[in-house]
Parts: sequence; C-alpha cells; structure tokens
Amino acid sequence: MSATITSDAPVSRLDPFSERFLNDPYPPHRELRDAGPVVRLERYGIWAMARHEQVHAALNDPETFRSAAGVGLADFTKEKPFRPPSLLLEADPPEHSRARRTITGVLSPKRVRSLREAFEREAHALVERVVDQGRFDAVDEFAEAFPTKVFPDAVGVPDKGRENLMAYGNMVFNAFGPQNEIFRESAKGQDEVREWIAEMCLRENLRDGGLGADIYEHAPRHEMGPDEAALLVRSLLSAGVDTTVHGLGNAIYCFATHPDQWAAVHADPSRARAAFEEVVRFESPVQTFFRTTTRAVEVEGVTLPEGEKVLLFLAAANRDPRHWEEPDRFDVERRASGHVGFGSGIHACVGQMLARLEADVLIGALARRVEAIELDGEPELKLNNTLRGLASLPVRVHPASA
Ligand code: OVM
Repeated sequence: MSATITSDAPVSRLDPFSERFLNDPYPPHRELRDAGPVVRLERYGIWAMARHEQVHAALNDPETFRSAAGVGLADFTKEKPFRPPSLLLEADPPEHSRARRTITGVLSPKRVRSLREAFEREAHALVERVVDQGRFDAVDEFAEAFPTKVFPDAVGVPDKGRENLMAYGNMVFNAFGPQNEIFRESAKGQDEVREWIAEMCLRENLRDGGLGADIYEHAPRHEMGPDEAALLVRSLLSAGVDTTVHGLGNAIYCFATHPDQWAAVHADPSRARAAFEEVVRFESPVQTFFRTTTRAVEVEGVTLPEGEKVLLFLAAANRDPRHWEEPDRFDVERRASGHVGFGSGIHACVGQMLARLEADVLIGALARRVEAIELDGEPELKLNNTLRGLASLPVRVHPASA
C-alpha cells in the first residue's frame, strides 16, 4: 500500500474566483454542496467544503485545519505572504491565544456598549441627511459613510487619510484569493495606502482612550510588545471597515428587494439586530476562508493528505438546505443564529459585537424614519475575491409620516 491520494473524491472545474462565479455565486454554491461533503477543485489543486456540517466542523477543529499557513490560497510554508502575517487571523494556538486574549480584552462587551451613544448621534444625522435627499446611493452615501466615520473614531485614528481604509481592506480581502486580475487591479499603486496604514498602527498616532491605544495598554499583560500591538491594530483596520460596509450595503439591498421584510423592521425597529443577522446569513460579506490540513484527515470517506489547502464556503454553508429551512428565502423573523458568516470557533470574528452594534444602531435609526425603500436604478456589484457587496446601490426612501 502507498500513500497516494485516494481519488474517489468528486472533482469540480469551477473557479470560485472568476468573475462569472463571483457575479452569481449561489448556483455554483449549490453545485458544490451537491457534489459532496468535500470536493476537489481541479483548477487550483485544492479542496472545498460547501455544506454547513463540514464547514462548521472544520472551523471548530483548528488542530487539523490550521490558519498559520494562511487563510487564503497562498501557502505561507511555500510562498512569501502578501504582508507580514496577522497575529490573529493567520496564527494557531498557542501564539494565536495571546493575541486573541489581548483583542478580546479590548473589545469587551462593556467597551463595545460604551460606543452606542456616539454611534447613535452619527446614525441619526446620517439618516436625516439621506431622508432629506430622498434619492441617494446607499453604498457611498450610507453603508460606507457610517463605518468609515464611527469605526476610525472608535479606534482613535486621525481624520486625515481615512479614505485609505476602504482601499486597504479591499486589497487585503482580494489577497486571500489567487493573484488574478481582480487582485492586481486592487493592489495597483497602493504603496501609499500601505504606508499610511502602517503609520496609523503606531501608538503615537492613536488618540488616547481609543481602541487602538487600549491595545497598547493591554498588550503587555499578554506578553505582547509594541511591535505586536501595532500588528493587532492592523487587524482592526484590516477587518473592521470593508466587512461592515458590505454588510450594511447588502442589508439595504435585501430590504429594497424584499419590501415586506422592511415593513416588518419598520413596524418594530427593535428587529433591526435580528434582521442584520439574517442579512449576514443570506448575503454573507465574507464568502470564503481557507484552512490548511496539519495531517491526513478523512472526511466522509475521502482522505485529504497533510498540507492541503481547503476552501471553506461560509456563504454556501449559510444557504445549505441540509441545515436551513427555505435557505434562499430572506426572512428577518427566522432564527439566523448558527450561520457561519462570522466564522465559528477560536477564530470567530472578534469584532462581531461591534459590527452588530453598528448595524443595530444604523438600521434601527433608518427603520424609525423610513417606511419604504425602493431601488432607483441598477445596483452594481463590487468584485472581490473574498467579499460580497455592492459598488453602487441607487435607492429612494419614503419617510414615515411623523
Ligand atoms: C487581520 C485580518 C485581516 C482581514 C480579515 C480578518 C476577517 C482579519 O489582519 O487580522 O478577519
């Protein structure tokens, strides 16, 4: 007997990073789920899982499915990473644990709750502005306007240069895919963006009392030095902006295309938080992440060798009919918890409470003021190797009579 790859695994020729796939991922997601619990993607010589059961299990078995070899297509044991690896995202225990504890300490429930008032002031002003306009672009003027203000305010990033945040996130999330045209286009001429980000990670540029400064304060308690603290600030700046922008944009898209669902949120704005959870399930901002096998592992009769890249389709798991009832129905009243849009296990999104707070506050404010949202033109997709969201979303809103 020899240790050859057992190839009774289903094989697919799909390219999950092609424009065709990214434009309408749901039919190929179904194809991948139906092909089997684990599928070989010929094009990249990798494996894929698209069913909820296997995606959830892999996320919760970090000893077998590690992150330190990168959570993108690139294998950090063979290729130079696109940037110095994240101490959080691209790390395994025990190194990951110190970084995680530091960030968890900073983003405590109490600290996140303390941000609500400032978020509400900003949300109120923004909602008044768009209601006055009547017609606006729900991406630039709403979904992007809010997180790009309140998030850097919370972290303590100075005003000047904040436009770099979106460009940086777009590039980082593209870098998890192959070096295709989508990635190259987003990385073009970004040296200054990367320099600005590196500057903003330094203690001297972060406002006292902000989350960034808090990272520097907590770091020594977990044996982390200033260089490591700077990398943790980089994690906030990488993962905290584009993700929420896409989540909020996708939310407005879902509401505009499902008017009865917006009517339910308008009738009871306390539903905003649960409605956002359903948005993250239904149009997951982060579509995929990779893991790398640390040993030969059997998945439902198929043996994956050691050191293999496995692409986990979070967004496909979130619409797996083996797990969800009528998964393709957007229903703000369903129990969407259990989705893996924020991941699961030790790497689950550490900022998810902050993301939910932003969404709750902004969607809640809109729900109190607006009774109907309608499309006012063709939405335009923003192509990204990892993120799903819109580049433009023209809408018209109808204020509720006071
Ligand atoms: C990080 C990082 C970057 C992008 C995404 C992410 C979704 C984390 O630098 O730690 O998590």
